[in-house]
Amino acid sequence: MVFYRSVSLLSKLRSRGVQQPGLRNSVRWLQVQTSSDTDLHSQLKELIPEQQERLKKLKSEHGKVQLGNITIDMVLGGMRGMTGLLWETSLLDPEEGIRFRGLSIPECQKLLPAAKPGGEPLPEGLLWLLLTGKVPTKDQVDALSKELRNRATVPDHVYKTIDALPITAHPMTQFATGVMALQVQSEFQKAYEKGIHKSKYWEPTYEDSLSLIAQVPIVASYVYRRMYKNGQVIPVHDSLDYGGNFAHMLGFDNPAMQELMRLYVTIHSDHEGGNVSAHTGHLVASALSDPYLSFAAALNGLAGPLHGLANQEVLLWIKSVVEECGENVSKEHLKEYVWKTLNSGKVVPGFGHGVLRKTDPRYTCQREFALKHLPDDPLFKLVANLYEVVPPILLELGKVKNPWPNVDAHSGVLLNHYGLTEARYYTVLFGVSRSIGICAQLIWDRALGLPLERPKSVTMEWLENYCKKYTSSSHSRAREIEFYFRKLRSAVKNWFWGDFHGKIKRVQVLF
Ligand code: NMX
Ligand code: MLT
Repeated sequence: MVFYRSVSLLSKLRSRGVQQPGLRNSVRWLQVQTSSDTDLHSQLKELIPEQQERLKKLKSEHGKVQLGNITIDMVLGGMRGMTGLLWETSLLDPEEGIRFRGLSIPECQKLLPAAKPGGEPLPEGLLWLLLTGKVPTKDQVDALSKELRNRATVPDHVYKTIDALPITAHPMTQFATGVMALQVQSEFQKAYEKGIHKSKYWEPTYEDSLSLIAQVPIVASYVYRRMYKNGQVIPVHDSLDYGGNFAHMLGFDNPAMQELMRLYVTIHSDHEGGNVSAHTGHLVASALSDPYLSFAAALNGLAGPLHGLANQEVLLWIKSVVEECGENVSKEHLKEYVWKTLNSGKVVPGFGHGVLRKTDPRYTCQREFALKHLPDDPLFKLVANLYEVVPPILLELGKVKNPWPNVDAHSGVLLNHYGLTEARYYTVLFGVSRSIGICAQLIWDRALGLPLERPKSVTMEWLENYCKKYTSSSHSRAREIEFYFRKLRSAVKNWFWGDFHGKIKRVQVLF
């Protein structure tokens, strides 16, 4: 049955690939199904020259094509709606949600290899897809799992650096500090110091990125075990996949929790380039800072409550609802609680989005996971009720552009169900996942030779002066047209009457 569904989806995608040039260019999985090359590095090496040519052609043939107008609202409104970044690995549609190299989340769940038949996608498979634009075979994913396991060692000084922080420090502070400490190993930095040619930048970036992706679950689980399990660390399992291993090192060997972790890491990995963490990573890397420095910066952005920390905020908020109103809170009481939150000048965490204008498909797939594995969990039921209660209230406010739930509205109750109850830790899980998307794009940033990112900024005074000139000129546009018309009329007149006697004389000579 699963095989039949996959085959029919493959044939649907094949016809879409033929019909939609965009999809055909971004997903070339058909070539891959038969490829036996399990080495990701050599696959990338083959792909890079053709993508460099593609970028060169785009620039030389269409470099001056306009992508839209920038308004004052956009400048003052956090650059919302301004297209200004190249991000190859994923694209976000406001209505449909994220597509990883052209594939939606349900398509990834069907097409990417799983640990067991019909199971959740393996994050390594997604990494392969993000890097190559091709759906990998199970053999390719297994080889990548093995490579990541081989790279999964963390030097002692990293643990010591984390241990220097108070145990009460926020888990994201401990995690980002650990990532900074890993930086001393950077291959990119070493190669740069030795004077590497710019055409080769992508190679040490690739080395750093794969090592970083392999190391972050170890650093993250060290922080967890240090804070919540008396420092009893669990070493890497020598045969488990990336998601399964991460759950294992945290202390969860329940197969359902391992499946959840595979899904969790996959769906949190990438969300195009403009979100705070991805954009920060890309910006910092554009200065040729190595992947460790760039990813640590990204984590600091992720740690903000309007971005990644929202997953912590959601569970804490849900727990506060339960504390005040009980687990079986009625919808009427829930409405009152939501209004109370809003009236105290806070946001309802887990709802709204900077780009999305519909329910986040990452929310939907977590809801489906809950319906399958934990339909009777009381906190899941509360989350399901919030889905009905919150959007109409946010709409009533009249200013919220997207009243629907995002990824963070659901993740906490799933983790909580399997015993990962420490909400303050949740953003670290998001951070581990995001290493995959950010690092995949960083490799392409260097392979494509993308430049230093440096947009223009202006002051309020500059904007006011600009607007004054703009409005006064538009008010006087009619006078301007009249002015030019008069100028044209006098030019024609001058031409006609100017040197009138000379013209008469020339006519007389003719006759
Ligand atoms: N609760 C209350 N007010 C909200 C909410 C919300 N969930 N969402 C938006 N608003 C307000 C927002 O604060 C702003 O108010 P004001 O003009 O007074 O500053 C107004 O509605 C317009 O905001 P939008 O244009 O709809 O949203 P924006 O793009 O500025 O912000 C978020 C997007 C995600 C920051 C915002 O929706 C929010 O704060 N949500 C709650 C926090 C959250 O869930 N963040 C996680 C996002 C996903 N992630 O993982 O990163
Ligand atoms: C993300 O996953 O990064 C969030 O949904 C925020 C965003 O896309 O802006």
